[in-house]
Amino acid sequence: MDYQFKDIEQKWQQFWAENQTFKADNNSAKPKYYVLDMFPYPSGAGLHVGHPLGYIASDIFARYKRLRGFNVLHPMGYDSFGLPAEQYAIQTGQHPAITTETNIATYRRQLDQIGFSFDWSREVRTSSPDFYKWTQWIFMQLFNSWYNKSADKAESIDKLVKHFEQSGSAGVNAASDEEVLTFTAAEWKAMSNQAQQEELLKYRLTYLRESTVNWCAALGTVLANDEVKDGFSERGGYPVEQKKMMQWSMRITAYSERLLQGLDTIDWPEPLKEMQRNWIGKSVGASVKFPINKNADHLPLTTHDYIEVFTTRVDTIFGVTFLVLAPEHELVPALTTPEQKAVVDAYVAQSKKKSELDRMSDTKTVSGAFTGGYVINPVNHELVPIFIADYVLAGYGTGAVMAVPSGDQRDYLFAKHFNLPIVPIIDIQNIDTEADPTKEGAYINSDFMNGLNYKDGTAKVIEFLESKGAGKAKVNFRMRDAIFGRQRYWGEPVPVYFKDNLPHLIEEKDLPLILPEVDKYLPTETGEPPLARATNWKHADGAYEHSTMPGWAGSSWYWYRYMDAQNDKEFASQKAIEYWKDVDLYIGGSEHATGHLLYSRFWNKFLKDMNLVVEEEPFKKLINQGMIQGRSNFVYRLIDDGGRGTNTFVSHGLIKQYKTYPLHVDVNIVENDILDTNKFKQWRDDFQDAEFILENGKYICGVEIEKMSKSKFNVVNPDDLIARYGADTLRMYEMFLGPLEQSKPWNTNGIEGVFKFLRKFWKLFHDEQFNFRVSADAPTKAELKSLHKIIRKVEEDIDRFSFNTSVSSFMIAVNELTDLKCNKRAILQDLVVVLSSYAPHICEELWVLLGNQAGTLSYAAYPKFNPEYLIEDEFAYPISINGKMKMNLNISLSLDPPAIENVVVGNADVQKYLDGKAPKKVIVVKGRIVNIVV
Ligand code: ANZ
Repeated sequence: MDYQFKDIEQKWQQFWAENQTFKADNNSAKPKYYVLDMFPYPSGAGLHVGHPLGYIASDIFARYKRLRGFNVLHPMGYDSFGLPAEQYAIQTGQHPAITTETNIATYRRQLDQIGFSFDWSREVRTSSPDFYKWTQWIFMQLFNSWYNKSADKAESIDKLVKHFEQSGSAGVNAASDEEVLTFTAAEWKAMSNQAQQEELLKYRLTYLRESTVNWCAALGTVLANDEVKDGFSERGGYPVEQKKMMQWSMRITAYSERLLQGLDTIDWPEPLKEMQRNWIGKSVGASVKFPINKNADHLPLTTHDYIEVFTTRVDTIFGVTFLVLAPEHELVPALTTPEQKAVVDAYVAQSKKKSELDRMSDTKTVSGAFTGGYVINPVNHELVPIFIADYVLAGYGTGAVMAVPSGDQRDYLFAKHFNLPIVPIIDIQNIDTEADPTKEGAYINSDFMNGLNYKDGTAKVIEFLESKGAGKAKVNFRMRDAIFGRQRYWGEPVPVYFKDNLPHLIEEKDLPLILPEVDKYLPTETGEPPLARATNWKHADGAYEHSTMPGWAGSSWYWYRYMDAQNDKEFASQKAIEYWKDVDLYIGGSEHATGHLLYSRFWNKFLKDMNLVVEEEPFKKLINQGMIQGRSNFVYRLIDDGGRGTNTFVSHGLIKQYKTYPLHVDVNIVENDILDTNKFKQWRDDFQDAEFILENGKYICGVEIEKMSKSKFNVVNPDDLIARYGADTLRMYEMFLGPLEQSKPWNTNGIEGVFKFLRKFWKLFHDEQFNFRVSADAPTKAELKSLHKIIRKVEEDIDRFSFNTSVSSFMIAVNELTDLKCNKRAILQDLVVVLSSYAPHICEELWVLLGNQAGTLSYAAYPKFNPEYLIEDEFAYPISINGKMKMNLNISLSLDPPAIENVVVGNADVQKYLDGKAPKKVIVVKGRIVNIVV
């Protein structure tokens, strides 16, 4: 039979499902290998050809690892809480659970058609209560923990309470809020429970605190920094403003250093690591205290004695000519003199309107205001005026900078604008005071001179400041704690209720806290989140938390659930975790660089601290697949003399001769850039009477590469391609498009070639009438060479994740074997195994036809490469007679010229050409040519 891909693919997909072929065992003597895909959000649009790219690559890898004797865990699930289902619910009233269920069904059908080797018995859905029960449980563990910097790990909050009871706050070295109290054990015990709980919130790894958030009014919710682009929501493009709100946060900053160090231990793309490093933003510097000048002229209304700044260039402290505070800095009102109050108030009001991002990116406009107050430079005792300006961010460092106009560009512009002095900074690292004693003179009156050598620079300045109690070395991180609350419906409820205005965890036995029904998926009239609408949804002791968890909660630990997905006692059993440990290969999009991939590393480290998991890093190797871009097609509408669009369309090659404008046309009614004009007329009502100006009888469309999107009509649906060519062709074609990591345009034009290749492969096993026919004959050297070339090539390619190069090598191998008319079992059976990771259905079918009745080849052994077959031991010598090439003759390369001459002259075919004449001369060039002169 000819290659009947439809029947074959259906048959094997059914076989795999019925036999649970890819079910992984948690108890195996084989080495483990965990291949993970970033699980999809099941959107209403279903999969387009770009989505499966990474899944196909990981599936090839998973199948290959099985052939190599690994116990492979290759699961799939759904990241099924999220905004689109909720927005659809707002528009239509349909419960997001229903929308989600329908979308998942579509995804499942589409995924099944592609022939993935997923272990579906382990499917997870973040929106299902038996999954989010454990997301809530992990939240509870975080709430019950604090970060002990001395032990460099998270510990139970009970341990902290014990410490407070025994020794008060002394000796506690915690990652905490800034404004923690200092108290003795007696004072702690004397505190009310309320006061104690409030204090503990400043230490918990998840905590409630008033924070500035990205508030998107149109979406009715808070967004994470990585969900905001240029002041607009990434989804929907609505304006986002800064607003203060009580919010759940995650103390990810406790893990900054470990998150940074861990990057050196994992095999991830360097640019991705670099993005995480920048996001974490470690700065090594110093914090310096500038005493506030309090004198008769101006006695600021503050009990604070100094302003603390963070600087990475403490060595420039001699060049400080003013201090700048963020307009929000808490000391601003107290420091401002009555004369300056109006200007300062106006400036503070003005800067409130700008987002942090605007403030950082605007490097040109110089603005600010003088407070009227002064500080004293701790090294040379000079008076330094205090300004406010919005280029200083409240949330970074201490919200105050020592300004050095000769060292920093923004400080320089500011000094110019306000006419402030610019004192050259001395390069104290390199100053040579012996050669130029006048330099020393400039600082002769400062304490700093006492016993200090300028050359020692930064370290010495810090040492000096420390000795005076005026500063210390400080490491600062740019990363902020992660806001964890969302004012949305379709997310995990936070397992917390409020009593006396304090958050309390619900009891573990009451998990999961089920998402309640509501009458509408909108905030209440008073601006409360949708959960506030739920009636009869109350804890016995108080109201539940009304915000839900963010999209990244479930995805921050889901890979552990796959290890033991049905467990209802634990998020996964210790045994399962000890066996699978971590993800060996993770494939997914680079858009998750600082969101999901940072949060999951954070939760993993926390779970490790709790001894719940065994590895410090969750994903050993990570690959980002490139984006598949759309290949848009265009038609060109003719414009009439009045400038109006007509219903006539001009073929692309002729548009220079007319006035036209381009319109996207559905790529599914275009083939090889030629428009199907009949389908075009049916495509949209207004095109019914369309007319065409053709070239060579055809309408040729224009082409452009763009993002794949519905609005550009360039979405290619894998279902259509599978119906036409089959899943094996689609799998190979997606790989054939180019290197996995590269972004590349989709172009269906080449798919035919891959389909023809698979047919040709099928034909190797069949005679002219398509009867299955293989021979038991021993293979020739040439056949073995073709086979072993591809065995080695695929092995090497897969090991370095170069899937596209294998596809072309398969084509070469099949062409070679076709030319050799090879139908030998000894060759073809191995070839089937080698190709099976890429094109599993056709290979399974041929495997059975070859007589392997037991069923699947998924656990066969990958053929062993034998280098001997690749040694070139013969050469096809061109034989020429009197300078004319007559024929080729295979002669062993081990022979020397006299022996070669013997073989050639003695050959029967050569004799025929010589026609009985004796050669006058035979010239042999070893390994090149033989020339006979007669
Ligand atoms: C004096 C100085 C002299 C500085 C000089 C730089 C160059 P990174 O590396 O990003 O940590 N800075 C400190 N806190 C700030 C804030 N809240 N908003 C805006 N700028 C702030 O940058 C640290 C440097 O950025 C610090 O070092 C400080 O300026 C400024 F020649 O102090 B520097």
